Amino acid sequence: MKKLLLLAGVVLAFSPVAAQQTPVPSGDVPAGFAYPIEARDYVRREVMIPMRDGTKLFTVIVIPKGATNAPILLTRTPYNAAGRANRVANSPNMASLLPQADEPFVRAGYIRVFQDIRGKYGSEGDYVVTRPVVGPLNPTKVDHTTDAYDTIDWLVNKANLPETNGRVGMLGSSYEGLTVVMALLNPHPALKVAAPESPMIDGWMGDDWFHHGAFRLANIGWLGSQTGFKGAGTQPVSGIYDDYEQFRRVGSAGAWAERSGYAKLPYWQRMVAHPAYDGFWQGQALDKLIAANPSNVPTMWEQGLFDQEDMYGAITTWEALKAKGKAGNNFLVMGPWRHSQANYDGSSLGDFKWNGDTATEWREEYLFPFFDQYLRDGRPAFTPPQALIYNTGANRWDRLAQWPLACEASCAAPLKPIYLQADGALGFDKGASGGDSYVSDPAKPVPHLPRPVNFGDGRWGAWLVSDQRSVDGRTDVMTYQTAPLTQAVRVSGAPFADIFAKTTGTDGDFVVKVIDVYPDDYPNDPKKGGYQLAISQDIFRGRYRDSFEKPSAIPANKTQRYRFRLPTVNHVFQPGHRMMVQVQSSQFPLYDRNPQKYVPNIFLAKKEDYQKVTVTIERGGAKASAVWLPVVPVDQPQAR
Ligand code: PG9
Repeated sequence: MKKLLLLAGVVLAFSPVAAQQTPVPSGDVPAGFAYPIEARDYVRREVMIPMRDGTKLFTVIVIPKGATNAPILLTRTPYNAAGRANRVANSPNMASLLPQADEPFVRAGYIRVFQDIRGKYGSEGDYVVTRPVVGPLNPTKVDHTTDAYDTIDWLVNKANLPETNGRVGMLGSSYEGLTVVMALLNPHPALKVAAPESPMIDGWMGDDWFHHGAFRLANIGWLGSQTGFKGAGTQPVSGIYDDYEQFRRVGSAGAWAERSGYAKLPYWQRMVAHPAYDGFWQGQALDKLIAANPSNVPTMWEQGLFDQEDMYGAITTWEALKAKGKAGNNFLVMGPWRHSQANYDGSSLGDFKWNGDTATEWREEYLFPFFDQYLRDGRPAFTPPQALIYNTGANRWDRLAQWPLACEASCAAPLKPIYLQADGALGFDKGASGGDSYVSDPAKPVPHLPRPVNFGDGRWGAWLVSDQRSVDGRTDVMTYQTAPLTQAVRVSGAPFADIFAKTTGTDGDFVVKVIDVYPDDYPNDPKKGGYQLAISQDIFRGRYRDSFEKPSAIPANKTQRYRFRLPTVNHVFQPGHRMMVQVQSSQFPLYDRNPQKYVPNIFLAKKEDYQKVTVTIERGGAKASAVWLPVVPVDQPQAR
């Protein structure tokens, strides 16, 4: 038996099956493996470009295969250059590799360049949030102006990039838009054209961090992921799904920051040290810097009409340039878009469908020809209208040779006040004197969206077009509306809120919304029957009513005036619709809560500082609360 088993073993060992059992190699991951790249229609290079201080910035250059004499499209980003140039990872096709918005440029054979700004991802150096320009706020010798200059200088040198024709266009959205604007402060001669898209211009007045002094909790997560890590970061996890509840429970933004570790982040510390519009914010306000230093680079300023992050800066910078006589080379575009939607599909936003894919239409028919005429030889001249603005009520683009036609000063027409009246009415005459009171309770702030509110729940992008009926009817939301209109009313420009109010507290916020109320019955889209679409809304922190720089307590029970600019509109209120204004004292957790008792620094308010107050909105007579509207003729002339 033993012999038999031995024989079977020998036979098995030499059978063909056993012979195929070759030994397993030490590992299945060969060193330096990469997929073949011959099939690619582009060449991708990664280079470290030296700046004047010796710091090297990581730069991805994507060149159409065989390109000669090609223009360059440049974006400088804090969001990972390698990833920005890898939409469909390792695609053999340049069009799929690059962002969707690059398509017309890829078709025309452009070289595409993405660069990590200093200190982020692959770049050397220190990262400073929205690094101020060299000067009192930046004692170094480098900023985004010098870095853009040095980068362009390197790129147009044929020894570095033989495929180029030496001409560069810059574009980018939001933070990437800020880097475009900074490049314009001292543009390299090879920078021929630019498009700042929803650029971050003034972080205190109306872009990412505050609006008229009210701090935006909505953006707080960004700061941790962006400055807590050199590369891709994570946001703090609270363990509470409803952000309304988690921010309400903890108290002030400062208390939240203590708990989440932010107290160690230098930028957070700077923010807490500068709650008012002091030199720190004023010195970084790019609309002011650009106006003091206008460039001759043809520039298209783009901003979304429903931009939930950077709603303020592109338009104010364009206005500042226009006031400087620079409208000839600066053009304004405002689409019906959320933040950065200009770079994606623009067919709809929330429940609203536009007239086709407005974003692709803008990129193909305006942005690309505008760039191409300056970047390639022999391209047709293309002059955009002074302002290309979507009309959100007529659902079409307006091409305007002059804009705005109605404004506070130096326009064809002044603003026209629409007054808050008794019994929730709204009209173009003042109405009788009186007041409407409500209790504003920081323990029950007005939510900016129906709860639960989670900033990651997918509603952030379209929240500005959400139905305001979700708060209408609350006892702390004052609503005023017209009868259904018998004639269309057109508004085009920047409205101003002008609220006369008193409070039993010593501080307080005022949120004002201009709303288009759809008819009760709306057969074309039945679920819009009665919809309350805010075409413009913003907040104002009462302590800044006399000075943004030097806040002061509100005298209790004494009427004060709160006058502030609202985001730009271009809208037709159609016959059968109503015009509505809502006023409230919180919008949470988008904005932090005002304790309603004056404290030196709201970031550091204590739980016991938060108090219930009674607010009275005054009407009629000498205290006629109103919204001043840019009312213009319904058929405003088109540029072409
Ligand atoms: N809105 C973002 C941001 C820009 C600048 C500072 C902070 C945040 C962005 O989308 O880049």
